[in-house]
Amino acid sequence: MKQYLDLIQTVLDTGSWQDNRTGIRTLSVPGAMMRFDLLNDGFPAVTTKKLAFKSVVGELCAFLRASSSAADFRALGCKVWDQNANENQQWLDNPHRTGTDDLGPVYGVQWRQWPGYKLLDAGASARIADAERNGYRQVAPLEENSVKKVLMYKAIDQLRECLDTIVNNPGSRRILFHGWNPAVLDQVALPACHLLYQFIPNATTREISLCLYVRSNDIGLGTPFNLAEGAALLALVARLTGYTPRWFSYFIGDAHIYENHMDMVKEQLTRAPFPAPKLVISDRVPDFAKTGKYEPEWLERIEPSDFSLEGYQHHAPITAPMAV
Ligand code: THF
Repeated sequence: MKQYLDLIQTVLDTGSWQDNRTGIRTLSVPGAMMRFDLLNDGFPAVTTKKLAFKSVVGELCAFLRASSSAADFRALGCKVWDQNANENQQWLDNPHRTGTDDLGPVYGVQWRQWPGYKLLDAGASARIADAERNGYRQVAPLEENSVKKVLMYKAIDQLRECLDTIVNNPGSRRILFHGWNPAVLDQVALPACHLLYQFIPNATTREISLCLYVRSNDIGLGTPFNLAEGAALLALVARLTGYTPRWFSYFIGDAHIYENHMDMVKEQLTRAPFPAPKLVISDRVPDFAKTGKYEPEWLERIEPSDFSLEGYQHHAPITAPMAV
């Protein structure tokens, strides 16, 4: 995968040193992007080191199930959340942390259960009825400046709504979900890094593309993971809605290499990338294009073992410590 090596080179050539929360300096570039033609160039797995693919799809399945505990991630084959859950002193001291392995309402909780509230006038019966039709329910009567109000709540399944819109209104340019919920930043082990996912289906070509924005990306460890995860998610969404995955555009805000990852990334520049593998989703996952039956409940039913890579050739594994 040439794009990844180009990104490393860009940061080495143009980056500047920065201090950050972890105490390990980074060489950073503000703003970077990579673009992949998934149809013609295959799956974006790094080949210049071994990608921990099982861990990647385990993390994806945990996100899809709205997990908020590192134990759930581990049970699905992904250990990369253990340190953030249990080793960051600031999080250990946070009163919102419920105990060992708790991560708070991270990623999947926002993807599947974004907390939505409405405060409506108690007398506005048409508005209350409309909100109820949209799945809100009244949770409490309130009084604000001596006006009677009702507080309404709904857990918004942003991802499910994206799939519904892909199927029912593919021309929409509003098919996106957001992981950055400002109201819960004080309650999570780590605010979302990959945070804005926009699906762009084309009903004429039956191709679907994904634009992903990552506010902060650890190029040594996080980027290969998040890239593979985004492409796997797009493939799953495409399968369930009857599209073929096409373009994957990956935008990074703060693109950085940790000081203690320099050997890991430089070693990769000496290695020639192999051809990209192919992602296979198991046959048990229904293909909407063949069945004509819309079955979005597979978002929760999917297992890590439903994903596999065919023809994945890679160089020797290299690993390095994660900054906490
Ligand atoms: N914190 C930091 N400093 N970097 C990150 O990339 C990062 N994440 C997630 C949350 N906090 C982060 C955690 N994701 C690995 C991979 C992904 C991570 C964290 C760590 C990692 O160590 N990968 C190794 C081995 C993986 C394994 O065997 O399971 C590797 O070689 O890829 C960014 O999302």
